[in-house]
Amino acid sequence: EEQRSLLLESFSRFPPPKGVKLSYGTAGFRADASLLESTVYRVGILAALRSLKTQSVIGLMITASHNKVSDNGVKIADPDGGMMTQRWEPFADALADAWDPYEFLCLIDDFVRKESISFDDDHTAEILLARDTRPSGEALLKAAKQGISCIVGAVSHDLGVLTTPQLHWMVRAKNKGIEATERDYFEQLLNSFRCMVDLIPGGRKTNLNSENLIVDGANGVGGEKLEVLKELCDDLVIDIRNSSKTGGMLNEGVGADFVQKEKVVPCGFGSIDIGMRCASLDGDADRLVYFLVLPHGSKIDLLDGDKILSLFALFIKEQLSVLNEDGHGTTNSHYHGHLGIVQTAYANGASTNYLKNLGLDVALTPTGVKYLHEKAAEYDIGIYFEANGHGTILFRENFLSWLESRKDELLSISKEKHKAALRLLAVSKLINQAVGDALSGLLLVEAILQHMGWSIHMWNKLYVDLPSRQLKVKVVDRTVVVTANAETLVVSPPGIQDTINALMGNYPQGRCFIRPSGTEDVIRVYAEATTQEAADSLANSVAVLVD
Ligand code: NG1
Ligand code: ZN
Repeated sequence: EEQRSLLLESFSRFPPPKGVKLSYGTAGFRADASLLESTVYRVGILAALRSLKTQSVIGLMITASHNKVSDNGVKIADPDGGMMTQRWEPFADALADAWDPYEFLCLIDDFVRKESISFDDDHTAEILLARDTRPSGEALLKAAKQGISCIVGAVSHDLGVLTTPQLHWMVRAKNKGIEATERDYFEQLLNSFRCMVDLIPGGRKTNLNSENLIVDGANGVGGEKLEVLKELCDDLVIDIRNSSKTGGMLNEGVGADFVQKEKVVPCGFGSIDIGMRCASLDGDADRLVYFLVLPHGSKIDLLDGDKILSLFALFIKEQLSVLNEDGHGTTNSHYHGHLGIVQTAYANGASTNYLKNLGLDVALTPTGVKYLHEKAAEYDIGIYFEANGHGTILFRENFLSWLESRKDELLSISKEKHKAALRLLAVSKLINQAVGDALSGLLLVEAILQHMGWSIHMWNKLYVDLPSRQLKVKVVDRTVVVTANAETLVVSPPGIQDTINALMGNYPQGRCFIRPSGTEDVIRVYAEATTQEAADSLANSVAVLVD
């Protein structure tokens, strides 16, 4: 009864916006910030129910990532730090769209019954809240708190401004019973980074790379947090630009999404940076790309998610080979450590070739981090990345405990095996196990480049990207395009795939696919071939098929 009146009373204070239907897409709810208060309030309720159901700590993040500053969004982190289970998405949609107060109550009642969620004194709910630097974030966070507080027994902790991956990390850590403050996050990252640097073959090389590292913080939370990280670690020499404190506009001409899509330098970069090691974070710091400024100062060579993935894969493979080498005195307690790579169809074909030539298993999934993450979790070590720079490395718990238990014994067998085990353990602590994390990704790239003794130029030469073109075609109803095989085949409308196949046949190494976007009302077209002209022409000739 108390529950019902609390819900009814607060419901009237958060009327849903007229004429807009929001849905919990691949990245939660996203819209113009002025439309979101009601939705965020309802997601507060959703988070509290999720916490009651799982009897664990749940996260609620307010961000619209790389989208413009006037947008915002909200998403939920599950107990393991990953995205909210897809099973609950239809309820999230229904909750966000409910108009009538009694319909709203019924919806909640039915769902609570269906999911056997209990409200009693033994069941409490705990939700960690955070937001990015968007000005609308504070008010929206308040709305989320209101939603949470109308579920009896639910408490919320406002953690203020955090990167998306920091919040996911904290949720995961808290549920494992580990201390989970921001300080703990930074300490874990820096300790494992130092550990990797200490294990560099032949000792640490100072000033190995004559170039400096320059990071574009997208005028958002990432730059701000990187400043903190830098303060805590003398070994990190970083020039941070477009940090949220310098007054530039979030994601405007800056950030990983801009750099990756436009292939030009972000604001604040230019000819003085030619030859330097540059990196760019997105608005909530879960994406990372590197780039090299080309002569003349505005065009860049992009080192995207695929190239970061390739660097990680090469390093991990090297450590696994050392561990598995058949040397003298090896016991039979072998654990091969199955390494798997996960990409989407947007991965540059040259990267997929490179990885396959290394002898690695490469799996493709549909676009959307939740699919990549799920697939990567099937391996002892699974590395996944979207070309846009979102990705991480997942380690299976069994594999980690095997490494932990064997590392001392390995020392008596071979120093090199021992070191390889320590490196893998350090990577598992450095890289965020919950979601892609630009800050931890950046530290891992830096540690591996030092390990290899490589400049960004050498890393860039692992393979040469095939020229590619991405187009979007505005359509009335994007759901008419239905795909299969990780979005590489169109099954409907019938006939289109045959035409695409025929067009691809006209270009050497031509590859092209279309799919409905999950976040915009468009059909996306991707094409690659051996020349830019060919990639453009293939993309254009396929785009007219759906226009
Ligand atoms: P859609 O709109 O479904 O293509 C885009 C990105 C995804 C992912 C999501 C979520 C491309 C081609 N697609 O999805 O990789 O980041 O947004 O933000 O970049
Ligand atoms: Zn993001």
